[in-house]
Amino acid sequence: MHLEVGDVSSHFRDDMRGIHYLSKLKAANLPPELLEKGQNRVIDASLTLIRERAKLKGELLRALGGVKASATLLGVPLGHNSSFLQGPAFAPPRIREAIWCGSTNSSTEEGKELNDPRVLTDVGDVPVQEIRDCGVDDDRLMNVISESVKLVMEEDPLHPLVLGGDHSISFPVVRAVSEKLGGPVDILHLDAHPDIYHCFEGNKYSHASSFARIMEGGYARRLLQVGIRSITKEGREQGKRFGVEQYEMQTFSRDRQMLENLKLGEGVKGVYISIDVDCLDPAFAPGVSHIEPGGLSFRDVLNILHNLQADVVAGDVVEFNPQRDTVDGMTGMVAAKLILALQSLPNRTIQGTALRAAVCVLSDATKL
Ligand SMILES: [Mn+2]
Repeated sequence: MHLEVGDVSSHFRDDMRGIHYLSKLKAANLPPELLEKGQNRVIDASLTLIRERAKLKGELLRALGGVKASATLLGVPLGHNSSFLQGPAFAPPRIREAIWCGSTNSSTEEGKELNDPRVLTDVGDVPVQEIRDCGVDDDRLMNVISESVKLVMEEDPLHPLVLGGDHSISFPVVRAVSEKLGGPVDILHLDAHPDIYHCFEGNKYSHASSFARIMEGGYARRLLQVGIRSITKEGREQGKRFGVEQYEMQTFSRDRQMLENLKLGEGVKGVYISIDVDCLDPAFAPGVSHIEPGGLSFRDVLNILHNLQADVVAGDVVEFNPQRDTVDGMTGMVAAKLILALQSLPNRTIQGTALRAAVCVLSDATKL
């Protein structure tokens, strides 16, 4: 994907980076209704595709029976809200390829069998580039992403696991999850960065501002940020302003015990997990746009996730940049394994709550 440079750049807002056809549309002085009608048709078609795929996958899972929650991939190939490189737009197909790659076993660490079609399904990608190519702006694009997530959540037992994309996608995804469930969630956010700037380089949808939008919107009650090691004064101030629990790498050895025994989501609608691949040390995951040494090991992340007590309602893996990966696709495999670690979470609920009791009744009736 190209960045806009030179003489055409002045015609573009930052959020229109990478879209060349749009400049021609604008320059051609077409009737605005014509453009709007066309945009509406493309958006309708995109939502129809997601809706029908989700419907089909939901029907198949219900027909197979025996599953009360099933992780469902939804790709959001969006990279233009990155402040540096736009490669994360190319991540979803690479992550899928690694998930189904014959080089690794089809069983997850937690004993789930990927060959069982009830374990992990897929509703495809939101066609981000195609929608932007029609001149759709980010306000509307973010709504399309939220709408797509809601369409997936309509289909019981599907739980969305979103493949980014840069981190800007977490805002429309969390907004959708919270609106659909009717209240805020708790968020476990693994990242080298807090992504909580009020506005970054003039872009309110920047991948560095997604958690400011989430907290402003009231979509999260608690926000725990883990793996932080690149944080500015504004990042800390914004953290304080929104009551964010920021756990920095410099104190990880002290915090480890607590972080490996987290219990989240009591009294709210559930837990959302957002994993920026750069939470990991670049030794484990070099394929990211922002290399930040001194991060978590892959096992640290698994320990946090495997021991988490929570009703995980949705999650994302973002910021994998295939253009920075090793030739053998090492980080793609890391992102795939993170998805599989999240996959096993939706069935785990908080002990002792009414929710747990309700889910137990359901799961007894429909044992996997
Ligand atoms: Mn990051």
